[in-house]
Amino acid sequence: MTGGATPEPREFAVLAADIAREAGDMLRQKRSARPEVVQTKSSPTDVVTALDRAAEELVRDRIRTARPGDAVLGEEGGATGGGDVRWIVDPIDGTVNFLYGLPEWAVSVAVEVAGTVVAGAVNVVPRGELFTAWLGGGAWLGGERLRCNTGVPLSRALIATGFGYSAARRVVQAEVLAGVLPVVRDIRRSGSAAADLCSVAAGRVDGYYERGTEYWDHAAGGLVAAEAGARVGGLNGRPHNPDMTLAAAPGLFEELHDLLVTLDPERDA
Ligand code: LIP
Repeated sequence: MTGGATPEPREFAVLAADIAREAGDMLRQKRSARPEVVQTKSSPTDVVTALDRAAEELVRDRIRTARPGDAVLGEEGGATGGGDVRWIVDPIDGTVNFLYGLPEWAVSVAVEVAGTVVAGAVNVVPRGELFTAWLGGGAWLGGERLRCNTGVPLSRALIATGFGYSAARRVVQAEVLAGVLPVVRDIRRSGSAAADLCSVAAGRVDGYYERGTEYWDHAAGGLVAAEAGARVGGLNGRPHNPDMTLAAAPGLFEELHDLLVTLDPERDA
C-alpha cells in the first residue's frame, strides 16, 4: 500500500487489522506467566512491560514498511513523522490486565486522515476477538456487523467505566461513581477503554464513560462504537477527549451526559 493517492478507509482498516492481529499473535506467544515490569509512568501502578515496547516496535515497523511516509503516535514511542495520515497506536491497552493474566487487554490501531479517524482495529487478544471499523463502513467483529443497544433508559443501563492511576483523580472518580451507581442497572470496570468501547458496539454494555483516557486508548474503539450506532463524545458538545469520553446510543448518551454534568467529573481532588 505504498505511494499514490490516499487509500480508502476500508483499505486502512484491513491494514490496521492485519497489523493488530500480528502484534496480538506475538504478544500471546511471548507473554510469560508474570510479565516483567520495566518502567512505571504516572504512578507506581501505571506500568510498562517489555512486551508493550516490543509490540509497539512491531506495529511501527509494519506501518513503516506498508506506508513509509505516515506519522505515528504511540503510547510508548510518542509522536514520529508528519503528514496527513497518522496512525494512533496503543500496543497494549489494559496493561494491568496483561500483567495479571486477565482477559481484557487489546492492541489498538487507528488511522487518522487530516485529523479524522477513518479506520480502526482493536484486537482483544485473550478473547480472540478482532473488532474493525471504517468511516461509513460499519463496525465489525469478524464477519458480524455490530449494532449497539438502543432504547435502554439510564435506569436499566449497564455502564462501563474506568479509573485513572493517580489518587487525586480516583477520589473524584469514586465520588462520581457514587452518583451514577444508584441510578443505573450496574457498573462494569474491565480495565481497557478500547475493549469497553467495543463492548458498547457489541451490546455487551449499554454505555461507557471515563475521565482520563489518552487518544491512543479511545481512537480505534471510539470509531468502532460510533460505526455501531453509538454517539461518542465528551461533555457539553465537545468531541471525546482526555477529560471525558462517553459512548452510548442516542437517548442514553444524553441521559448519562446530563447526569455526569451534575457531578462535575472533569476535575481532580
Ligand atoms: C488503561 C485504560 C483504562 C483505564 C486504565 C488504563 P493502559 O490504559 O484503557 O480504561 O481505566 O486505568 O488507563 O494504561 O492499560 O494503556
